[in-house]
Amino acid sequence: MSSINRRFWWEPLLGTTTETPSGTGTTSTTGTGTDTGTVTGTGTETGETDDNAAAGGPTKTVTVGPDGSLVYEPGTSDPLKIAPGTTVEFVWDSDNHNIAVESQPDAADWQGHETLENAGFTYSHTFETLGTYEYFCQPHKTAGMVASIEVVENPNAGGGGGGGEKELHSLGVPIQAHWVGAATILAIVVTVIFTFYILKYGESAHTGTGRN
Ligand SMILES: [Cu+2]
Repeated sequence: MSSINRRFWWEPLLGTTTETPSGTGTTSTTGTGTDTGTVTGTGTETGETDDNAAAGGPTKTVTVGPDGSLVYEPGTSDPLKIAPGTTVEFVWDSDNHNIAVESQPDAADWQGHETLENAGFTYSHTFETLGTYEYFCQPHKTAGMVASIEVVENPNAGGGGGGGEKELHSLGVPIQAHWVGAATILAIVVTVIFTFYILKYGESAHTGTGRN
């Protein structure tokens, strides 16, 4: 008896795969897979929340001399765009850098941080006045260690819509890859489980009977 039952388990799986009503099972399974993906997506929203959550006082981080590179990241390759009231925390990742202000809006009074500091040092400033702030590292200005910050009303939309997404991408590529992959795997697992259930409770008896 038990050996017959085993055939009910496995043979339908191999044999019925193509011919089947499995189609029906797959349809409902897809719905479940989507639900799972959504739930996982919530994890990503949590990540976004870190950036936006502080609606009262958002914070951005600029790495100073990341891995010894003579840049501010972000800020050197592309301007860092922020909303008024955003606090930027500058985090030194290598030694002998400072922040000297090259230019800023007339109404602003950013002092920068001209003392040379080493890895591990942090310095924060809250930017309130709209406009462009240019700054540089005195020892490394000639090496291109310059950057800018643009304070704009709506850094996400004003930047051309893509700005916000780019920031999310640069911050979250590994995370997104993870949850997309995880959602895919979950969907596959759920599909397999559903197929088993359908074959076991829905069809295996009939299929088995047919074979007997
Ligand atoms: Cu420097």
